[in-house]
Amino acid sequence: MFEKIVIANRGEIALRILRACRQIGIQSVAVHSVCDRNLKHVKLADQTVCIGPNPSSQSYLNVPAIIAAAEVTDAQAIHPGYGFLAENADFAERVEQSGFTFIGPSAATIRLMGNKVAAIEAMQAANVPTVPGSNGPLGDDDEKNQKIAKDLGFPVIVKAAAGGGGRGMRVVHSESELLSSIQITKAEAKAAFGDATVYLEKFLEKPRHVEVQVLADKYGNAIHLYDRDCSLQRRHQKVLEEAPAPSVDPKARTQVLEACVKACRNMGYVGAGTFEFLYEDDRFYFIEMNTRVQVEHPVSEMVTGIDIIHEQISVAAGNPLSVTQDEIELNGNAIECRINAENPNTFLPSPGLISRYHPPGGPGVRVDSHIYSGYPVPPHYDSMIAKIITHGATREEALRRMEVALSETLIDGIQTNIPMQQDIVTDEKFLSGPVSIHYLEKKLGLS
Ligand code: MV4
Repeated sequence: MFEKIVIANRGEIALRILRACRQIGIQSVAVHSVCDRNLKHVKLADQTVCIGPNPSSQSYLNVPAIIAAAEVTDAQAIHPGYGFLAENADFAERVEQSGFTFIGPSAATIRLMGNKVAAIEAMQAANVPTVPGSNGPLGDDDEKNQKIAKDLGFPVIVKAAAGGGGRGMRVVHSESELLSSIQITKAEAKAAFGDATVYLEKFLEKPRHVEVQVLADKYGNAIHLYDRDCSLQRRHQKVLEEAPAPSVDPKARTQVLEACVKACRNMGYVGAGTFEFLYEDDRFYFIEMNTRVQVEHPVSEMVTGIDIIHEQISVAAGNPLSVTQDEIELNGNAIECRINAENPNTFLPSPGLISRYHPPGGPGVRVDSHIYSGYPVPPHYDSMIAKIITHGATREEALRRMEVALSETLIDGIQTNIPMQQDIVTDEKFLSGPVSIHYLEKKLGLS
C-alpha cells in the first residue's frame, strides 16, 4: 500500500479522500489555493502545500505545482477526486511520467473514453446497448448524413465526439434543420474542444438517467455496485440521486450490469468508473463513461457497504479488489441531496460566511461535507457545500429520513437550496414513481 498520497482536490471530496487515507493508515498531503488554507481537510492533513492563487486555473488545475507538491513531500500517488484534473488524460500521463501513481485508470483509457465515438465503439464490442445512431463520426457528404438521419427518424441529436456532460450537443427536429445543425455543432466543437468531430443519435424524448458503478483491479477482476438514478437535474447539474434506480426491468438490469463488467474486462479498466445510460421503455442506451469517482458515489456505498474510495486507492496500489461480485448484496435504498450555496430563486451562487451550522443526524443519515460554523464559502469554486445521504430498508424509508434530515439542517449566513430539496422529497410524482430527466426543470417552471 502507499505510505503517502496527495489529494489534488478541495471541499467535501478532499475530506472524503482524507478520511479513506486515515482509515487505511496512509499519510495525506493536502494541496490548496490561498483562500482554502482553512478548509477542514487541510487542517486535518499530515502535510499541506499551497499550490497557487484562488482561481482554479492557477491552483487546482496547476499541473506542475501539484506534481512539485508530490515531489517535495515524497508522496507516491495522487488522487484527483472529481472535476478539475480528474479526467484529464494529459495530467494522468504527466503524473505517471514523473514517477507517481495516478489513482484512476490509465491515461490511454481516460483518452479513449474522452472520445465519445471511440467509447461507444468500445461498448458495442462488449454488447453494452447503445443509442441507435451514425455508428461513427459524420463525414462531409450531406446526402449521406441526411440518409442516416432519415433512417433513424427525427428527432435526432448531433453530439461532439469531444463533448460530454451536456456540452456540444444540438437536438434536430426536422430534416430542414439537419445540415445547418451539423455545421453549427461542428464549429462550436472546434472552438470549445479543438475537435470538430460530431456524430448522430436518435433523440430519446423522455428518458431517465441511470448509471452503473463499477470497480476493477489490475488482475482482470471487475465488479459492479448496481445502479443509480440521477434523473433529477437542472441544466445538466444533478440535484438528487438514488440507489438502486427504482422500477427498472429486472432482465434489462441484469443484462446491462453484466455487460458493464464485461466491458471493463475487455478494456483492461482499472479503478472506479461509471457507465452512463439513458433508460426509456425498459431499455438501456449507453451514452458516456466517466473514468473518475463521482459526486453521487455515496448512495452506492450505502446500499452495498463497499468503500469506493478505499477500493480506488487499493487497486491503484496494485492490490486485488477486496470483494467478489458474489459477496456484494444490495441492501435497501439510499438518497443523496446535494446542498448548494445558492439563491433559491435565481440559482445564483451565494458565497459568504456560514455563521451557524447544525448538521442532521440519526439512524441512516450520512453527511459528506467540509463546512463548519465560521467557514467562509469562497466565491471561486463550485457552489456545492454538502451532501446529505440517507439510507433505509425501502425507498420510502430513505425518503422519509431525508425529509426529516433536511428539516433539522441549519445553515445560517448564506442561502442554500434546502427549500428546493424539501419540495422535491415531498413531491407526489417523485415519491410515487420514477421521473424523467425533464421532470425537475418542468416543476421549477424552467421549460
Ligand atoms: C441524449 C438525450 C436524448 N437522446 N442523447 C445530456 C448530457 C449528456 N451526457 C447526454 N445528454 C443527453 N443525451 C440522446 N440520444 C438527452 C440528454 C440529456 C440529458 C441526459 C442525462 C441527464 C440530463 C439530460 C438533460 C438534457 C438532455
